[in-house]
Amino acid sequence: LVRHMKMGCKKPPRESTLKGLNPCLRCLQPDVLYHLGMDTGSMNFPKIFGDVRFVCMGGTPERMERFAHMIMKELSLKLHPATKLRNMAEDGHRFALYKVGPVLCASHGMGGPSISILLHELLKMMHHAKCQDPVFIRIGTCGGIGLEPGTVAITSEALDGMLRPYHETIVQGKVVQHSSKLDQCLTQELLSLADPCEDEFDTVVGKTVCTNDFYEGQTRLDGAFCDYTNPSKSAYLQGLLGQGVINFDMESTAFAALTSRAGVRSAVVSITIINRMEGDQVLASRDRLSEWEKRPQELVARYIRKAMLGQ
Ligand code: R2B
Repeated sequence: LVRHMKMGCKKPPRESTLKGLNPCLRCLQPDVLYHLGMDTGSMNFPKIFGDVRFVCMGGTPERMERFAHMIMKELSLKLHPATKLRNMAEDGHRFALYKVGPVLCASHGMGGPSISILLHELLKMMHHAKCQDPVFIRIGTCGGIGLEPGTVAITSEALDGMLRPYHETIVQGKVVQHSSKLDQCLTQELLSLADPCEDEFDTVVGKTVCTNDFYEGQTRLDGAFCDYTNPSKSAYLQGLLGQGVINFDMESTAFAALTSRAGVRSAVVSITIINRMEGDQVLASRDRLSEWEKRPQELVARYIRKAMLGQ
């Protein structure tokens, strides 16, 4: 600090608030964020991304582009009529990334491996850009358990398929577990923004079981393979319900583990597109699905608007 003041700088250069990141990052010049098609040598990360405060992630590029437009409207940010929102990760050919003021909107694909690649690179981006206290929110789709389809489900705890609060990976041939804790204050704050009188949908909080597969992993009877029975499926789902589980997804444990390792506050808000107590196939029409997808987005938009504009 003294050296900077002597040199006439007003403020010392700030670092990002992320914790526990790889110390070798400082030696990577440049650091290539391969799947985002970006590198720290050819882009000024602090200038381009330094103002990011919210990182919102969801499965598909189209959904996240629609969310970026919603945020633009919510925050009354205008683009020149001739300009379009640009996918900043286009060169990586893997994910979509849109930036609307302090909000990053990224698609993460399906499953833990896909979202963890994206998270490694977004967390490194936050670090290089010297971002301050960014909040990460997954805005997803999910299979509800005992919930009316179209319900917004906020995750209290992300559990793996054995109902353990961990994200398990294999590192150098050894099983490694990282706690999949989510920020409970953020969860409650998001819940408080639901309006049971005005909203056309219910918003509930409960545990999420994160699986490595959509079919057998979530006890569906309609996969290419099925070695269990309808009664055993019902008993399994009833058992989950009895333990406070409200939905299945495929990303929450990886998302929770990677964000909490970096000391980043995070939450998972999903729309249930089916009630798994009643069936396995997603039968809702495309129109209905796109109407539903706006619900968790709206809740998150309220949170961002409140944080940014105090309203
Ligand atoms: C919800 O939807 C996808 C599977 O259809 C997966 O990404 C998930 O968690």
